[in-house]
Amino acid sequence: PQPVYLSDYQPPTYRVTHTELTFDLDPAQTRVKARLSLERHPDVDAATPLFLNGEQLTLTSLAIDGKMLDESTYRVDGQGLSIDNPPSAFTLESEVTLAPEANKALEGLYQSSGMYCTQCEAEGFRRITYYPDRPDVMATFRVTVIGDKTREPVLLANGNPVEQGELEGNRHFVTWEDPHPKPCYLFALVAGDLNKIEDYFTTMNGRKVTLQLWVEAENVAKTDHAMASLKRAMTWDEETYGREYDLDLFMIVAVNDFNMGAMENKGLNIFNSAAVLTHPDTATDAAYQQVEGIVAHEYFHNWSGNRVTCRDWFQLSLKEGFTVFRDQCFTADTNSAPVKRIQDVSFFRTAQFAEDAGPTAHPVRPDHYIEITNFYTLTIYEKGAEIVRMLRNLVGWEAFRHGSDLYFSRFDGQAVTIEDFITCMEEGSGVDLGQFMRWYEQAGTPEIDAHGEYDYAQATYHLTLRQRTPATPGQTDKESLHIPVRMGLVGTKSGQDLTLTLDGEKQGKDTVVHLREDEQTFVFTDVAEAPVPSLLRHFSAPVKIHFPYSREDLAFLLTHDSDGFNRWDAGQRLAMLALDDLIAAHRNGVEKVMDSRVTDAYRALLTSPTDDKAVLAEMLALPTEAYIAEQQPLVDIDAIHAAREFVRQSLAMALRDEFIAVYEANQSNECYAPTPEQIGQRSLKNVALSYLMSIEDEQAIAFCQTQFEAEHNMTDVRHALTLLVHSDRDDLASPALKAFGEKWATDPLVMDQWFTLQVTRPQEDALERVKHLMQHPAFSLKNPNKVRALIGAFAQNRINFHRLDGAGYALLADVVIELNRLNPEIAARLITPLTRWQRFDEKRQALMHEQLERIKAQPLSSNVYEVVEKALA
Ligand code: HT7
Ligand code: ZN
Repeated sequence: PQPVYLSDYQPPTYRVTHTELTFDLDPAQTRVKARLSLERHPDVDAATPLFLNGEQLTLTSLAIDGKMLDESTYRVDGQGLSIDNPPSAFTLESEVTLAPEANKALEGLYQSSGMYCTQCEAEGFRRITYYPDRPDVMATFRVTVIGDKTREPVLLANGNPVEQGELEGNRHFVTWEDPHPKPCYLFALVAGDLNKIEDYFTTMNGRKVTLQLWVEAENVAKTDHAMASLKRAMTWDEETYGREYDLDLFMIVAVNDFNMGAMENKGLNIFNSAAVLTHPDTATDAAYQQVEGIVAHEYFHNWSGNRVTCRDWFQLSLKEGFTVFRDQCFTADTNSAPVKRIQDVSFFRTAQFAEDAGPTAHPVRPDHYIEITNFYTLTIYEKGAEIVRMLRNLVGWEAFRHGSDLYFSRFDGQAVTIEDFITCMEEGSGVDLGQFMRWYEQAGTPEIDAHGEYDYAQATYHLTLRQRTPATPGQTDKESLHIPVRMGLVGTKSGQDLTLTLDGEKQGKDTVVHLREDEQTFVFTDVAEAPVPSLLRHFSAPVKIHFPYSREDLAFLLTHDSDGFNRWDAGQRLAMLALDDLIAAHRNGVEKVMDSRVTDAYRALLTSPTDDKAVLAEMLALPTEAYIAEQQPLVDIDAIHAAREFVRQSLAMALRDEFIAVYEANQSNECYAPTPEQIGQRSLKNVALSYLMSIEDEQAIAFCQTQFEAEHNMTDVRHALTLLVHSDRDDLASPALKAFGEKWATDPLVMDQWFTLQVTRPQEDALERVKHLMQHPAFSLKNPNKVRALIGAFAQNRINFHRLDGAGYALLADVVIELNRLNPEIAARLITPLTRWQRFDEKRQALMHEQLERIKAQPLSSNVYEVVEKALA
């Protein structure tokens, strides 16, 4: 497979102004008729052939302006259709057949639980009809869907229904019109036996919009939260960005087989059922929060992505980074802002930093790719969002909003670039963003070495910051970035933020220093007492910052920093220092000793009054094994696991009474609601229970059993069951697991949780359980949720996936090889843990390498090929 380069971009030679499609649905032979109004670009030579993408289609007829084409005037190959000498403006009519039932890649038109649905982003439309499948070709669409009245009573497509009727042979049709020009990746069709839940939203200009959720009959009771989330998102986008919805109808459909979370098709969002369905008995708090965030994210795309879209797929972060930033702010505004930031950063520093440090690292705007679906990454989404967040902070909210208004009005109905977005922000703010653009071009996580010096006599504090970005594949030399470092100086005597004077100017108690050079020193004057610097507050830039904090400094910041985010971060850093020692002790075979400063800090956290229980729960959570690994030069799987377990158990033993008190104080009989208060309370109670279960305390076991049996809500039930299954008390865990599995056997989303909690257990039999569960009737390799729940989850079970006999790696490779034939997109994503082989000891490196070579020796899809090739380069 050949890479595509950003530098080769050429505007389309022919544009489609209007598209008419007719689908005659059949599982084995769906017929698709397309009638395209095409125009040659005035600058393009008349001899330029028309090229239309098309894959896995059988062409049955082709005509221009009503005349069938002679076979000598066109050519079809595996990539598409070329037509010689078309007129400058014409109508192209084609007819193709395709087999939705055979489509297991879940791209294009496929069947999920018997219903028809589509996934066209990024390049799925070419599996539906011959078309210029690129986002800079935007057309209005009129779509007729014909289906069986019994099997497909519901026939949906984008826009508004304009016609419907009965046909012979128990068939019927509905015609839909979408007045907004759109690229074909936003096309959608759904047909099946679905139930409708309807509600309304009145827009800021008084227009009534009908909101519909379409689900299978058994899921009707699981839709309230998604509908309420959608209404909140619509209000928020009006109030925050002035964006109003632009059709009379907005639909969401839930499907069981879906490669990602959801898709923002114009007026007809299609969702993975896991990203939309909730019920207190079946979904956890985390799932509720995820649903709210994804519903909002897809809705926000209606402007950031649909009305203004991407010129080409290299600009993917233009819509994804901006939209993730928008959904993060929405969640922060509607729930607990500090918790949202802590959770996002904690995930980012673990997973995106790892991606940026591995063989698949790429810039937020990549300059080449083989398979675009491999680029729906944490870098494009999450680092892209961090860049937009920095921008917002750099120019200030008002100027940012001006820039955003300008962007939406200037480029409405167009397909544009990241430069277009940045130019609007420059015009909206008057700030030069020339150097800032490098964030989009350079891969790798920048690191800052920080050094501070307090001069008593002069009452000055010198802060020196030095930046470097490590080399990444294909990019060895890095230029210096503009890094905004938000900070404060916390006085060691007063315990308060000091008023800052920088370069003679008073700044308040919190300021941003702008690091633009490789190295800069910032001199603060009138610093009345020795401070501890609080750096990178709120994670003001997606970087690693190193400062030689002592444990006393960190314990001090943990209690005195006015910035809640940095208080949490100080706790994480303090725990990391203790963990580093314990990892070294484990490696050297030396007795492990718990650092009493960590125990004291946790005791203080547990016993001090708090009004934000969710933040306290986050503060009590130790860095995960994945995060600890990310901090090590060479990952020592066993030492990390042993050290973290040792800290967990030491804290549980030392603070047993405090944890029990917290657990008991946070019981509630309130009716379940996913409110920040209730979620905070449950999180805190369950963190305490986790610590207690780490020592298999009899009282904790009793708490777990009671919590499991009380069946108050899935958050508590799942947590208690997970703790039992992850303990050595198989006598208790087995019957509980069995009861749970039987109770929820017919609920696929609960069965996903049942699979995950079993294969993430630390005991040695985890791998055998995976193999056994792969034979379970509820498991299927064809369903991406099941693959993620069982195989993906097992690959996160570090101690077992990285077994020294290599059986974990071999199992993953077996699944990748099989999935490569069925669903290449999911297969390629699944390989990720193996691609990080260079981070491990020699033995594991060799074992992982061996499996990558085994995969490479197979006939591969371009998706898997690209990932494996990079991993072995
Ligand atoms: N924009 C959507 C991306 C997406 C996707 C991409 C590749 C293959 C399958 C996919 N399903 C959805 C989702 C989003 O970011 O909102
Ligand atoms: Zn998105």
